Amino acid sequence: MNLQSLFREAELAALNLVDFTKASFEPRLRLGVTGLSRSGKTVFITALIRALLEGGRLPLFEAMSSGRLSRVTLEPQPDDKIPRFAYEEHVAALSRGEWCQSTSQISEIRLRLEYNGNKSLLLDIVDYPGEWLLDLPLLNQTYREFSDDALAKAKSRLPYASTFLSMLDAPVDELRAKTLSESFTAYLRSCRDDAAALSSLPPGRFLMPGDMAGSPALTFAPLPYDNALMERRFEAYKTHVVYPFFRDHFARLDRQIVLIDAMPALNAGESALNDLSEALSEVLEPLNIGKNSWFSTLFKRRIDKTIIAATKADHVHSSQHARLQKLVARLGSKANKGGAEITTLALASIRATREATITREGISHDCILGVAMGSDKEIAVYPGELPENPLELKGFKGGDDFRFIRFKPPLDIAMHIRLDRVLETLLGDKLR
Ligand SMILES: Nc1nc2c(ncn2[C@@H]2O[C@H](COP(=O)(O)OP(=O)(O)O)[C@@H](O)[C@H]2O)c(=O)[nH]1
Ligand SMILES: [Mg+2]
Repeated sequence: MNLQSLFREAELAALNLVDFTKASFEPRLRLGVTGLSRSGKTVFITALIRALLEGGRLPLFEAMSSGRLSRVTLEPQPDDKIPRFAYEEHVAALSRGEWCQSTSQISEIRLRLEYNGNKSLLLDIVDYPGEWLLDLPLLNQTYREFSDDALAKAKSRLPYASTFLSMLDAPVDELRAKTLSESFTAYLRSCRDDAAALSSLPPGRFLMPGDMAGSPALTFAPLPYDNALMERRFEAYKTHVVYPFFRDHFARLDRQIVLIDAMPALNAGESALNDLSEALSEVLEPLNIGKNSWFSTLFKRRIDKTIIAATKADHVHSSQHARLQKLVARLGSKANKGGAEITTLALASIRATREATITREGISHDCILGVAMGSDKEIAVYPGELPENPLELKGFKGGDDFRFIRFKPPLDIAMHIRLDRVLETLLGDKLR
């Protein structure tokens, strides 16, 4: 598939034009929320909508704290092809003291924000798996290039990939293609489940199929030799899965927030952190359409602001927040090739802990207090200290150095860390 083809450019230009024409009737903003599985997208969107609908302590969100934002309402989902974000269900779960059900699908929700008396803004929030972004580079690859890359990675992850690699010599027919793709998927999944290998596991739909589970476009695998059937399936995956996602969803976003949960990687050690960093630069590549990126030949940059946020900052004491933010900035620095305005910060969509300083044997420790999952008692946790300089994470082992546990959601789900700063950054200039 030749991406520079005029046809595709014209198609995207037309879509952008349609969006633009609609926007001239009522201003609208499409906000993408992404991140790898379990990074906190669902909780974040739920908290963001709740804050907009019901307010709370949000001093830095000026339109709200000054009272200029007069009314916020939920509007019907505009896109018939994708499910609505299940806001009410998620709020109900949280108020029962449970976290939201996890999802593996794209979803969308629309709000209308009325401000300055008679002005309004339609805000479309799109929740989509970060795993799907890892697929965009495939558009620029042939089946041969994909295979060489995927097989080299498999060989470097032998304990996980040995079964799959041992199956490659038999001739490939329809049935064999299915078995091979299942074994390839099993290998990818085992890598992901072990936090030591979080990233670089394309094709993204093999792990997050959404509504594509079982589709023939998902039954291929890399091979060390050429094979017409596999090549055709790979091309079908690009044409029918990756490209439509890019065209219908990604290319239409105006702003984007990428959520990162650094806690499991910090628990697991240096190689997991490096892996997370690699995943992040892959996720950010299409967001940062620099001059040299091949994406820039595909469509003009539309996203003008990106936030890269460390989520679940309530897992560390606030004295550590600046360090957590630095860590995320470092993880994302490889990808920062200029382009859109990028803000990095550390946030908690819902703050499940309080803080305390506890003195033991004359030494005081900055601790967090929270109720661990599966328990009813509040406990004090000292999770460890992040280094002042994120480069010092080199050689660190995890485990003993850092210890993060999951907490139950708090009774008051309006508690947060820096959600108002996020709202101001993403929406402030649109509500003046
Ligand atoms: N303490 C705390 N935990 C969070 C927060 N956000 C998410 N989590 C945890 O992370 C899990 C996954 O979050 P979720 O939003 O479902 O992730 P998604 O897969 O990216 O949609 C939740 O079940 C919570 O345990 C937060 O702000 N604070
Ligand atoms: Mg989710």
